Amino acid sequence: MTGPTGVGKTSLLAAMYPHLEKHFPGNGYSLVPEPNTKQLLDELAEKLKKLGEGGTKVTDKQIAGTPQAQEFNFDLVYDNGDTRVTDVNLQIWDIPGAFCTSNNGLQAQEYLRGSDVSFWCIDSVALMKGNNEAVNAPTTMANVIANSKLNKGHSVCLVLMRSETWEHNGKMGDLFTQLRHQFGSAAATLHGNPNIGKVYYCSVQTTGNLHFNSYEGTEPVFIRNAAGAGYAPKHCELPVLCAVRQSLESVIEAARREIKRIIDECFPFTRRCPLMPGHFSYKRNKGLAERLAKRLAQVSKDVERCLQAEEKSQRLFRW
Ligand SMILES: Nc1nc2c(ncn2[C@@H]2O[C@H](COP(=O)(O)OP(=O)(O)OP(=O)(O)O)[C@@H](O)[C@H]2O)c(=O)[nH]1
Ligand SMILES: [Mg+2]
Repeated sequence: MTGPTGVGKTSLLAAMYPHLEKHFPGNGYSLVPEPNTKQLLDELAEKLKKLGEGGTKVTDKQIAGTPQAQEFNFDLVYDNGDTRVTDVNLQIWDIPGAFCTSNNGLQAQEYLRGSDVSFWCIDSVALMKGNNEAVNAPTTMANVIANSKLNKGHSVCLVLMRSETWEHNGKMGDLFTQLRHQFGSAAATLHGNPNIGKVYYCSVQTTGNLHFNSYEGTEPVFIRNAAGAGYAPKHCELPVLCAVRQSLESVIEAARREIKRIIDECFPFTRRCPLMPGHFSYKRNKGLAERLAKRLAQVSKDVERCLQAEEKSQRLFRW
């Protein structure tokens, strides 16, 4: 999770959490949070819900600033009734915004190193109200991400936060136009890193009913939807799809490398002749790696289909 202080990294993670499970569809897969992760995310999700409920005036921000880097761990478990195995571990790091903006972002880069996906949270109010440079620091952020040692194919997903006001007023087009305009050179910087593959952008609503009212000094003030619709998060599955897609691609690639390694490390004669010592374990190990790659490729295809549908309906965009 990346972005300067207060742009919504922790809120986004809390809002994505209920969707993480859903977007590993069928095929005997489930995404299981580790107990500590579950406890922390349940608490955060509860706070987000509280933020979206109550009277018109927002008096409590609920989600506090993140004081130190915090990891969240999930196991992607495959269970077909006979076998139960963990095929993939998903680890998400939530970091304080200052890690990105202080000290040339060196602390953020520690967490970005070796990662497959990053979410770059952007405050829509600042973007639309002339505070983009000060709050969202697009150039600094792009440099921090682009100068990190990312895994090959790393996906970046720019996520517009606090955007309810524009969706509610039917002005999402304006919001995306501003994003493309004010983050154009940042996107070019990202594409300058050969390890960065896909760059997506989308907008999510973590509570769905907070509207920008005014600035009190540099602080934006929000009011709740007077219609009393309550907590109604929207589009939070979009960044999840990007994450899942890239994670699966990385693991499938690793599984393919593993198959190649198993083949390369086995003598040709052992590979071919069932009577040779080592032939049985060669067959078994290769079979396991192949089954894993095949299983994950199927899930990956399903996720890819969902992503393409979202791109077509213009909820998710590619840069
Ligand atoms: N308007 C609006 N505000 C929200 C929404 N969701 C969260 N917030 C507010 O945004 C504030 C900042 O969000 P955080 O998630 O703490 O931001 P962060 O990027 O994690 O900040 P640091 O951890 O300090 O770097 C929170 O205090 C929430 O009250 C939303 O849907 N709409
Ligand atoms: Mg935070």
